[in-house]
Amino acid sequence: SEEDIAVPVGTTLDRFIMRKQEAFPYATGELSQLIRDIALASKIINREINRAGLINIAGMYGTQNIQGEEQQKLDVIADVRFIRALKNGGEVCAIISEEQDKIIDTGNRHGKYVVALDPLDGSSNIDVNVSIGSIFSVYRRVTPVGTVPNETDVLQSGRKQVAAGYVLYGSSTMLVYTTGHGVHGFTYDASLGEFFLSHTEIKIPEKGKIFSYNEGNYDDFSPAIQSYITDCKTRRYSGRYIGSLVADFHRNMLKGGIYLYPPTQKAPNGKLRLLYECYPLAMLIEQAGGMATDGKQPILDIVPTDLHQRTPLYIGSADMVRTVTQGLETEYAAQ
Ligand code: P6P
Repeated sequence: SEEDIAVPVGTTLDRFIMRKQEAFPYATGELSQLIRDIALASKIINREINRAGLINIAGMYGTQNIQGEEQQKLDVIADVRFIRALKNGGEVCAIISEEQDKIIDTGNRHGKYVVALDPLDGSSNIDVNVSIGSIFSVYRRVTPVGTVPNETDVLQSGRKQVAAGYVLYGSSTMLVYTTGHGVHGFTYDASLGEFFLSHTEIKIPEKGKIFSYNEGNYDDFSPAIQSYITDCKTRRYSGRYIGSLVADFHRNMLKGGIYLYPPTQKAPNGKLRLLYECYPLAMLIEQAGGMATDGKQPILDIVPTDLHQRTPLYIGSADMVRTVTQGLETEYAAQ
């Protein structure tokens, strides 16, 4: 099986995909090609992100190109780049993106897959040079190959995901993804234009000492959440909140910890989106040995009804998420 094929750190993403695909003799390579298409888009977006701050002042140094283009919003650029890469790659028949109200028909009638995408999450962080991320989720389409795709292709349970991952544009740029056989991390070398395997079989520590939430919302939280947070403070855990979901998630996955976005007055159903933020991160965290819940059920068991529906999210080290869940269960039972 896939787990049996050991691939050494330092292998390129391409070779990793090829080696892992050998474990599936009947694999036709479409999902592999889809992952490559996502990696291509992330390389282009990485370059745009790194240039972003300079475009508006490039003219001063005579480096502006002839178009003298105005800096477009980076989340729009990211959306365009992912859609173009997936459209050209041919494997994807439809996309739902945080940036688009309706699903996008790529025209690839024979594409077997659909993608749910947050092209650039945390865009409020871009202008202040904080790490940002792209999040993606992949499903097999449910409509027949060759027909026009529709919402049923993307409104599938989180348990139906065939792949999930994110790109973190941080001090280094990383692609982290799973196809259901463990979580693997690749670090980008821009000078070579290659992703190199840097983290194999990522597993989140069972227990953690980091808690991530927006302190400013504390007064909106239910007593169970407030007492959980107080307990973290009593134990002198570290409060770490970057305000960029992918950055907080990635740190917690490597070091152990919990990220909480409970219901608030402003966001009574939570702020984060189910299809292209919570489902993919929930698949990753379960593959890494952690847990993700909305407070009542595992995120992956939520039945989706709307393309952009939100959900509360508690995600990270199993021991920490279990503790929060138990506190909430007691609270619900007492209501
Ligand atoms: P708040 C960014 O806008 C985002 O979607 C996540 O990346 C981040 O974790 C969260 O919202 C921050 O939200 O309400 O704490 O500013």
